[in-house]
Amino acid sequence: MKAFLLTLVLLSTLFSGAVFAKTVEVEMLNRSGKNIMLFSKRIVNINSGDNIFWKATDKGHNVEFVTVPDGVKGFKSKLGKNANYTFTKPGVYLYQCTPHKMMGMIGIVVVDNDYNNLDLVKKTKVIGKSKKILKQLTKELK
Ligand SMILES: [Cu+2]
Repeated sequence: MKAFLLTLVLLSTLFSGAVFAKTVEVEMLNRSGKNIMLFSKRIVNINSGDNIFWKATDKGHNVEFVTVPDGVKGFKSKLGKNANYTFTKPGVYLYQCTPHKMMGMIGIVVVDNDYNNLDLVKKTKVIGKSKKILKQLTKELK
């Protein structure tokens, strides 16, 4: 009985952790209104432990980290496939779609409202239309 209760306590602890972590869905799109080649949510605010699910609604897109908090490893998903990533380190993450990085297909994730590396994100050399979009997005932060 004791062992059973202990298991129950352990299980409920595990599940409560799972309940608090959330998943945000971001679609990879060829078009939305007047905009072409974009992530459906360009800025996402989450907590560490949360997850982003990038849905390959349209094909030919991916997710590639560009500027990330210290100690975060690179991430690059397969073209045309759904992608999934659990964010564990606080800070600002700038990512792009590799084929459309010139067309402004970038996105930002802020984890735990931590902006310690925002300057590095602002200084990131992006190309083409992404220059304008990056300026707009970093203005919208905070
Ligand atoms: Cu793309």
